[in-house]
Order: sequence, then C-alpha cells, then structure tokens
Amino acid sequence: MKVAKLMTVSAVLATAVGCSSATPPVPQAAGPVVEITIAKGAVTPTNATLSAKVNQPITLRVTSDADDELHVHSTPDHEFEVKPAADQEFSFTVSVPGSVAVELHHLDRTVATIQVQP
Ligand SMILES: [Cu+2]
Repeated sequence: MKVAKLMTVSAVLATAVGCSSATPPVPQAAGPVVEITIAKGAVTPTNATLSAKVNQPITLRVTSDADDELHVHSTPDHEFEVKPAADQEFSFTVSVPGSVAVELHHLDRTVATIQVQP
C-alpha cells in the first residue's frame, strides 16, 4: 500500500514536468505513435518523453537495418522482435499508471519514457 502511494505521487510529478516541456497540439483518442529509426548502430529518438492514458493503445513504428529487441517496461511488460525492415508496427496498452521505459536491448538505449496517466 505504501509503495503504491509513493509511485502514484512520483508519476504525477513526472507528468507535470513532461507537460511543461512538450504539449501535444491535439489530444489523440487513439494514443501516441512513436516513430523509431535504427540505422548503422544508432537509434532515433533516444530519451523521448510522451504521455498516454491507461489502456490507451500505444504504437511503436520501427524502421530498422538490423535485428533488435524492443522492451516495454510496463506492467505487464511487452517484448517485440525488431527485424531489418521498414514500418514495423507494434501496439500495446499499459494497465498500471506510472513511468514506462521503452528500451532497445541490443543497442542498450532508452528510446522513450511514457508517462501513463490513470
Ligand atoms: Cu528491458
């Protein structure tokens, strides 16, 4: 119980910080789409910040020149196999509010952090 309450407070604080730096122009009912490019051992973006709602579909659209593995550190977590191909789409939802990291495991980078709001 104590831990859950702390996590909620930190999620709210993190969300407030995210909102001040980047406000999306139009609210999206369908949820955010993250465009990810992997080329020559580098990934774009890194450490992007976005927000979504609990149970809102979040889409990762990946263009890559190599195999890799995307790992979404949510509850439950999600793992997607990236192939060397254009426009691979992976969708998922997050059922527990908080800060969710999207990592690329072979290149060992954090692509984005999603603030999931209740
Ligand atoms: Cu991971």
